[in-house]
Formats: sequence, structure tokens, C-alpha cells
Amino acid sequence: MENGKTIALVPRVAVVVFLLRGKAVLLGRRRSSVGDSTFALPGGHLEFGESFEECAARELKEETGMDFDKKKMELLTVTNNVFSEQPKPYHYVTVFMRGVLADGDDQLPQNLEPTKCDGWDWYDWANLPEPLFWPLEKMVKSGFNPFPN
Ligand code: 8DG
Ligand code: MG
Ligand code: MG
Repeated sequence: MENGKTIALVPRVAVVVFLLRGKAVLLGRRRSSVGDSTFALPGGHLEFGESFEECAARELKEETGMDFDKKKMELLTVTNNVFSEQPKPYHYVTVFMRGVLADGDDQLPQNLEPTKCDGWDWYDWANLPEPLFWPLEKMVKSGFNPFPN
């Protein structure tokens, strides 16, 4: 949280996750000055010393209470997301991971950060909600598909 302080204009690293279940992915509607009310993946900022896998697992746990199958986590792609407009310019290098839940599919997502998200749900890839958070929308429009062949 920046708490209204002046923000240094530096790129930051985010790790976000395509959590897959059948043909669906987990999305939540954001409550944030960045991308407010758009649908986005679980994820957050890479902390000092963390691996991408550790960050993905920590953010999924913090935001939804759920656990990955750690053996099946994979790096999918990285995108460069520059938003230069006022009132809040930001620049994220976003690392997209893919994962599935540990212990089958019986874990239920909880909304553990209700000030940051309206709630989590599964959405069919063929029928994604709108509006998507723009870094995700950009990927979908380019034909990106997070599912294994
Ligand atoms: P933290 O304090 O828990 O580390 O951070 P957070 O509150 O969970 O951060 P976030 O906004 O959820 O994620 C950090 C940034 O990642 C976000 O501001 C922009 C970038 N980002 C993307 N695409 C996505 C996405 O689909 N979901 C999320 N959550 N963040 C994304 O570029
Ligand atoms: Mg977070
Ligand atoms: Mg987050």
C-alpha cells in the first residue's frame, strides 16, 4: 500500500496465476486504484528473495486460502505492462504462471481480502466475464491460451 505517499516511478514485478480447473480459470473482480472493477487473476508483488513459484503460492493462499499442486506449477509467459496516464502511472513486469489445485478440485475459493476483491469464481475460458483487467485482456485478444495442449 502506498497510503497516498509519493510513488517512485520504477517498474515492479508481479506474479499472477492461471489457476486451471477443467476448462475454467479462477478470476476475481478487483477493488483497487489499478484496474478497479475489472476481472483479474489472483497474484501480487514479488517479494525480495522469492521464487516465482513461492510468490504464486503465497499470493494464492493469502487471497483465496487455496493451495497449489506444487509439482505442476509452470511459468507460461512474461508481459510488460506500462500505464503512463494520470492519476496513477504504473509499470509492471508481469509473470504469468499456470497451476492446478492440490488434492483434486475440492478446495473452495474464499474471499480473504474483501477490500481488494469482490470475490473469486471459476469462469469458462470460452465465456470470460467483462471487462477483463487490461493486461489480461491484451493477452486474450492476442489469442493466448493458458491451457496445456
Ligand atoms: P500484494 O500487496 O499482495 O503483494 O499485492 P496485491 O494487492 O495482491 O497486488 P495486485 O494488484 O493484485 O497485483 C500486482 C500487480 O500485478 C497489479 O497491480 C498489476 C499486475 N497484474 C497484471 N495482471 C494482473 C492480473 O491478472 N491479476 C493481478 N492480481 N495483478 C495483475 O499485470
Ligand atoms: Mg496479494
Ligand atoms: Mg492481488
